[in-house]
Amino acid sequence: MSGTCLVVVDVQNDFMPGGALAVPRGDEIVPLVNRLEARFENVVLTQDWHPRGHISFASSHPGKKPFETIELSYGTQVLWPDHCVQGTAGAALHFELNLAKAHLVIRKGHHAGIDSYSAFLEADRTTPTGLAGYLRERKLDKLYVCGLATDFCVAWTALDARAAGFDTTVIEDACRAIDLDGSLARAWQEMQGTGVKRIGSAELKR
Ligand code: VGL
Ligand code: ZN
Repeated sequence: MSGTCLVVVDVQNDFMPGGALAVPRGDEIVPLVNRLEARFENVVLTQDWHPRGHISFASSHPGKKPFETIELSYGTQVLWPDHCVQGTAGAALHFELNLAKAHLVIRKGHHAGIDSYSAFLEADRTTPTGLAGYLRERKLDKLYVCGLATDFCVAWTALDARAAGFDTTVIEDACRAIDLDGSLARAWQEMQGTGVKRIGSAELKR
């Protein structure tokens, strides 16, 4: 339906069980995401796409371990295992993901010194990815968001979508979370507090 777009966040090998930054049961969403994609005319994907030595990698900060945090000029940064390095198999989209309607793939996190969970704005909160402009130009103002991980890239994408004025809904069962120290509950609280809608795929009436 025109006006509506499915945003599929970071369904990439490194976020699958066995991957460098595995999201528990992340692989389970792939068949559901494919069924959802079949019901939308417009689909945009995101792909976490870091250069080697990216600032979000613990390995870039001597003495630091994955899942610790550091303070950067733009705020607190969680440090991750090296993941989604440009051109590697881990950065590739899951091979079963249906890409027939993937009109646009937004690659994010490609600046060496800035992370980007959100598909709209990088972690400095000022560098835009261009997605808002694309969606506005195509008059797609109602967004359904799914993918990995609920509490990081999905949540930041949904929050920024809402802040940019898009009608935004997260399809909960088409997402899986990392859940680091309560991050999942906090993410839902924040999303629901700003008017992001939360539904199950069964409620999707389209
Ligand atoms: C993600 C942590 C680091 C995500 C990406 O896709 O949620 N999380 N990079
Ligand atoms: Zn990343």
